[in-house]
Amino acid sequence: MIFIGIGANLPSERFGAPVDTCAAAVKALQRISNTKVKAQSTWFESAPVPVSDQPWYINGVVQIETDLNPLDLLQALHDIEADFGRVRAERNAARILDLDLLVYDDLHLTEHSPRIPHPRLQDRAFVVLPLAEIAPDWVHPVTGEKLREMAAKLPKDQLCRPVS
Ligand code: PH2
Ligand code: MG
Ligand code: MG
Repeated sequence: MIFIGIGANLPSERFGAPVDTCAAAVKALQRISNTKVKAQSTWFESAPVPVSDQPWYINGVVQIETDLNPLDLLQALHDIEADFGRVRAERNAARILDLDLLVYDDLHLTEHSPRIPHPRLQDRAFVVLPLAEIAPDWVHPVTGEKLREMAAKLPKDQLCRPVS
């Protein structure tokens, strides 16, 4: 399975509130050539990790099928971020849109970007909770853990809840 993480915590002139940007991003993913969105989580609101005074994020994940290899897929994600007006600033800076390649089948890349599976996937409630919604029985190719198990082990101090 291929999973993409979606996040936003700044409004955009073109799309409005972060949740609307995220919804537009799903449509943009559907428009990547030879790519289909197969499943989509609900949207979550989550406090910034690490804790900061940035606005809260909207986060969600999608499962896709694609003919693109990981590098071409990553380029397509970066192209969408740029098209949506993302300005690359320092690490963890607030952003209009963030699209992360979280998982690409059983691929395990550790040497350089993109590192797959995303190395902090299992530590982040805003990734694990939406993933557990769409694929609770998916097994992490490196740790062998199911998403439902990762969800049960999350640190309790990360604020992350479905958008009401
Ligand atoms: N993304 C980050 C850093 N921190 N925190 C939350 N809650 N959601 C995110 O998507 C997020 C973050 C870097 O990409
Ligand atoms: Mg990210
Ligand atoms: Mg990113």
